[in-house]
Order: sequence, then C-alpha cells, then structure tokens
Amino acid sequence: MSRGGGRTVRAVMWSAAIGLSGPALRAQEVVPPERQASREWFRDAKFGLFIHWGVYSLLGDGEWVMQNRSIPVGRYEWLAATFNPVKFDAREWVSLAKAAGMRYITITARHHDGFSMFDSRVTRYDIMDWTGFGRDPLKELAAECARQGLRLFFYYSQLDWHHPDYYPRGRTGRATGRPEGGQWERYLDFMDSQLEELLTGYGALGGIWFDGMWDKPDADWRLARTYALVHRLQPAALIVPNHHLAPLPGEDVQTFEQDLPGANTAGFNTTTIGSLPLETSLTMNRSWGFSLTDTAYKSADEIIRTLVRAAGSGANLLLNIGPRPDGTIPPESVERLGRVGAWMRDHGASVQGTRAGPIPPRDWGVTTMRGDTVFVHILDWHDPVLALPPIEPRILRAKRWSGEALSFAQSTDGITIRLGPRRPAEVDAVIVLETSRRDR
Ligand code: FHN
Repeated sequence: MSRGGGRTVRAVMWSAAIGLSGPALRAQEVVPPERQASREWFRDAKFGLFIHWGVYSLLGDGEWVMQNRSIPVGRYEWLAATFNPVKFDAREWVSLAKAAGMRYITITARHHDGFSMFDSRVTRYDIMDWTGFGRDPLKELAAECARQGLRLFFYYSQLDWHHPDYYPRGRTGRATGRPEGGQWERYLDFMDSQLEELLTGYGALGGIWFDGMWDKPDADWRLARTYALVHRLQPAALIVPNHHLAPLPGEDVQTFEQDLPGANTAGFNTTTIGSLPLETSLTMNRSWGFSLTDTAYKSADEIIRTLVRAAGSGANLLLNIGPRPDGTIPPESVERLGRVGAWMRDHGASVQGTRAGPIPPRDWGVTTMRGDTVFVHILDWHDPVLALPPIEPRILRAKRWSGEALSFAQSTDGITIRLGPRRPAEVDAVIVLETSRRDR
C-alpha cells in the first residue's frame, strides 16, 4: 500500500464537509439495541480475517497496482475480463478462518480499482457481467459464513479509480485516463445503490467497512444519508470507517490501520481512542492484495503476540490475507493461520470474550479480563518474580494457564507473582488471577 500525505484534518471540520452537521448529526446519535448488541458481539469476537482480493490480484503486485503503475482504465478493463478464479472455494476460506479461531471475515466487495466483486445491477463492471467466471463469490462466502457461524463484513471503497463520475478527482487515480468531467451526486447515488444491493442480497451482514474518503477530504460525501441507509436496511449491521479520524455519528467501530490503538508507526493513526469498540487491521506480510514478491511474512508467534496485545488494548485484530488470482490462498498464510489456530484452541478463552484488563499495556505484556478473572499475558519477562502495579480487586488465587497454583503477594504498592524457575520460551505465558471485587 502506498499513498500520499498525512491527514490531519480535524473531525469537526469533516463533520460539516461530509454532511453530518446540524440535525443529521444529532439524529445519528441514538444507537438502537440491535446495534448495541452487535457492538458487544464485536468486542467479544477479537479476531477476524481481512481479505483483499480482486482484479489487481492478477498482477501480483498489491491492490494499488492500477495507481502505482498508472494503468489506464481501458487496459485495466481488459485485465478485469480475464479474472477467472476457478479454484475459489468459499468453504475452504471460511474453514481456514474458523480453524484459526476467527469470528468474522471482512472482504473487499469493491476496492479502489472500482471493480465489483459481486453481482451488481447498477454496473456491468462486476465479476458476473465482466468475466467468464459466472459465479458471485460474495454470495458463496455469505452462505458459507452463515453455515459455519462467522459474521461477514463487506469492505467498500468510497474512492474509485474507474468510475467517470468520481469527479472532481481526489489525490489518487489521476492517471487512469478518464475524461475530465462527471457528476459527483450521481457517483454517490451509485454507491448508495450498490450498498443497498449488498445489504439486501447477502443475508444478515456483520457490517460495512468503509475506506477511501481520505482521497477527497473536502468533498461532501453525503455520509449521514449513506449511514442512515445502512442502518435502515440492516439495523444490527456495524459501520466501520477507515478514515483515520475521530469517530463520527453513526459509526460503530474505531479502526486503526497497521497499528495498535494508541501507536502510530504507520503515520496516519493520529486520533485519540474513544469509547467505541476498537480494531487493528494488519497485513501478514507488507501487502494487502496478493504480492508475488513480498515474502516479509510475520511469524505465527508475532501474530499471536499482536493479537494478545490488541486484546490488552481492548481491540480486535483483523488479520489480512491476499488470495491469489486463481482463488487459492498463499501457503505462507495458510501455514501461519494454522499455527495461530492451534494456539487459539488452547488459549483463545484468555482473549475472546474479554475486555482490556486493569493494568494498561506494558512492554512486558498486557492484561485482559472477564468478570472477576484477570488474565496476565507475559510476552517478554525472563525473571523468576513478576512485579505488577496495584489493582483494585483483591486477588484470591493465582495460577498458570495450565492450572498450576502460583504464590503471590498483594499490597497497596502492587503485586508480586512468583513464577519459579525459568521455563522454556512460551509465546504468551498466561497467568490467571481470580479476584474478588472490593465493592461486594
Ligand atoms: O488504500 C487502502 C489499502 O489499499 C488497504 O485497503 C487498507 C486496509 O486498511 N486501507 C487503505 C489505506 O488506508
């Protein structure tokens, strides 16, 4: 992924620019119980599979290849016609996610190249009408997710490098040879029509994952109207906006790209953390879309530690794969998902269904909690006694994840837990603290 410039525009200014001022702003603030319940489900879920897959996968150079190589619309259209993922198997994809311990899938229904990976009635530039594939992969995924009990989210790019009405142009997509002209309102109508298709033709969705508004920060995105449409068609669906701004009315999740909440190694995660559910999206190597040459894969241990660190920050991890153009998943990704899944089968309960614990994330590790149980995740600590800052509840018992009791001392100065002699390296040494809230 590459794209220009930092976005420091403040949310308040945006609210006006994108049509969320005045009554619309206030009208969006009531969150109905169905959506509240979905938010709690989301907080519990903790782990999801992100999938970037589309015409760009054919070139094996990431999802920005159209922009990065200045490919004109006509030539890209030709490429799109050759997309034929004959080995795509929804059951395999969903099973892989499920075995990894993931609870949801977020897949690109349409990325910035403007090609619809679903059967759309409002354009022929989609997988059913433009290619010889003859199947709607999102329909198959939706059915399979429903069968296996995972929720499905659709990534939807608001930015479009193909549509003539995406005009005036934004920061990107200027070299694709489109005529200088177009009607912005018509483009917004087109987007709303596509969203309506996605929200009415694919069963109950987890939500819509929006991306790309940053391409035109000053445009009127008619966001209040689009969000109202989503909420009207599926009252339980969540809106996850990847605009890297403070959350706006109508939105349900604050998502951070390539960073844990609070960190900003990627350069665009400058917002402060609010009260909405949190999510971190992360590439498994350095690319979102399939790359033939990117072999910089994170190890399974690194992924597990990031998942645990995310949970300790109260966030989900949305871990990406970039399937190949034939529909198969790179073996490096399959292998890592398998290893993470093995860890999740044993330790998943220390992460899923939890909330951030009483001790804020530290270099040595994090804490999570469920009810009166606190999970101390030791990620980098090599000494026989672990020293923790004080926590409010009284600790009744401390034990290893395997059940072995540990001796501890608790005072107003803090907690010490005797870990005993150094053990073989564990990716995450989980200590369970059973506590009794003082206010009982
Ligand atoms: O430009 C996209 C990029 O291709 C990818 O989809 C990521 C995923 O979070 N989001 C955008 C950049 O913010």
